[in-house]
Amino acid sequence: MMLPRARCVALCLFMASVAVHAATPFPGPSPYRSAADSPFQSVAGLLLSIDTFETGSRLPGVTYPTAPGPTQPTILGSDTRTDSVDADDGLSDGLGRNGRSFFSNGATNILRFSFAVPVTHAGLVLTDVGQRPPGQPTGVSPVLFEAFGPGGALLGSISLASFGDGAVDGATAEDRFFGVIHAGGVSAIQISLDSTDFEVDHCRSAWSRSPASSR
Ligand SMILES: [Ca+2]
Ligand SMILES: [Ca+2]
Ligand SMILES: [Ca+2]
Repeated sequence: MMLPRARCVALCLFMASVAVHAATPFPGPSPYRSAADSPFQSVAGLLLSIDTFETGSRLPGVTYPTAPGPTQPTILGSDTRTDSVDADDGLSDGLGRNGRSFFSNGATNILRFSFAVPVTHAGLVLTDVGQRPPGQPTGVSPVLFEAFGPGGALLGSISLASFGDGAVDGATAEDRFFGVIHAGGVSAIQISLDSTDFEVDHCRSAWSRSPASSR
């Protein structure tokens, strides 16, 4: 995380409550330390795709998040405040600071990933939140994860009253996967926080060779 440096006094406030608003399966939020923690990883018959942000190459067919102003979301490199998925730096040590993540960069409180060809499974990992609006605690935030079908129809959502460990040092115990499974197609996923200072990682998508089996 780039912006804040202070550690919040209130630790371990994440996930005070979870609400899923969908008839469609929305796996998560679930702990996530490596790609093996994805609920999609063990599903038979899936063509899996993942962007860990560890290389300069982005996934074809994915439109990455943008912001309305001149400042844009960006990829963070290795830094004491970077919060990648833990195993991306080659060491499952509870820290993601030596990996790379995708950062809202003070530009937007919404990160949206869109798929040119609708997928059957999609998800991402929320890894950190830092500064909040004046008067709000640093390092914790409510979260809304939403998914959209072909044509942009809302498929459903997961909401958390509070996510975050109150720290901005790249620790990974708080990291959570949010996903959606929809045989009829997912055209976009997005995550919204009460902050423009947060990181995500492991944008995941998958296609089922047998759509009916993905339900
Ligand atoms: Ca690590
Ligand atoms: Ca990463
Ligand atoms: Ca974290």
